[in-house]
Amino acid sequence: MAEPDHAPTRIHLTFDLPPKAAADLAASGHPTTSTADVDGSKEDRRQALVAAAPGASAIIATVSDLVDAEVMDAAGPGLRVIANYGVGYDNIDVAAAHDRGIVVTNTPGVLDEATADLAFALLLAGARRVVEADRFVRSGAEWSWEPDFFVGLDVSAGATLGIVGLGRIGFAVARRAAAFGMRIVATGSRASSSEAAALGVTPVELPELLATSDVVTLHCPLTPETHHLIGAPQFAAMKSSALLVNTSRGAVVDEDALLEALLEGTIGGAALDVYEHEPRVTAGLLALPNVITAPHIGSAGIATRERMGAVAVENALAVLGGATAPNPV
Ligand code: 8YV
Repeated sequence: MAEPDHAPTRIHLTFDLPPKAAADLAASGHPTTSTADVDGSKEDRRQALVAAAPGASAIIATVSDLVDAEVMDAAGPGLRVIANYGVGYDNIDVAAAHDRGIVVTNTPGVLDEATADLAFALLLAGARRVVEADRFVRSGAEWSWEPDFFVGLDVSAGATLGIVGLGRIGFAVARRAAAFGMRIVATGSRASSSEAAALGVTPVELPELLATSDVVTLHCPLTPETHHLIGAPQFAAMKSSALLVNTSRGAVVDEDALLEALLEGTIGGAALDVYEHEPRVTAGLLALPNVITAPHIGSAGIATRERMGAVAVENALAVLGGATAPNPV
């Protein structure tokens, strides 16, 4: 039988790992290949991955990489693990991977605080109109102080925060909200736990959360059940002053319905880190002063990204070494 033209333990990366994680991987002695220099659409990246996958034993990928059955079949039967650099893994066809005996892993826990920090930054910026105010000052417009100048929501005066999906990141957001004196309502199985009660969280169903919250923040994973969880009927159920914060996945929100709700004044504003058709943003949102946008930077802390890299590498190496992955999904 002919020898394979790739080393059997080759690890393919779709991006450049942070320095310490890259050093850990190099020290493992596994040969690596990379498509980090491929720019373009998700489809361009997927095609590049299909081309580079043959012979790979592991793929370490990001949210921008659609790792589907075609990629797995291109890799061939030697592919043993797909290690996602991130906690959300909706970019990977997990069922197809499991059908092929491929382990899929993610990086839970290490990015909770960073993501919660960004959610809270967006919450505060949206509530107190910080980005709008910044734009105003930079415009060079004449101004003098007025009592109603850029007034917004008083976050610390008992405003209600609705956390959709009280999981690891949701809890990290709840801890911040509790410190700000917010009233907290939340959905999710852990919303009724003693840990949630200790933070003053009231468990509610989604309709009550939507009707009572001044700020609605999304922290559920994207699954078939949560796709478009927040659409026109849900916006209609929210306060007309409500701010929507999304640091989870764009497609949890029906982005066309969001634009409509903002244009009609059905809700008060949105502060977004993620988009339904990422990296494209629905035309119209960018023109609205009450919309804040960030380019999917929830976990973009220097130390957090190192930890994500370390966890992704640890998972890939564990599987290649014949051990159980610490974070299988
Ligand atoms: C990452 C994220 O930046 O972990 C997640 O689910 O959305 C982000 O923290 C992204 O996944 C990188 O792959």
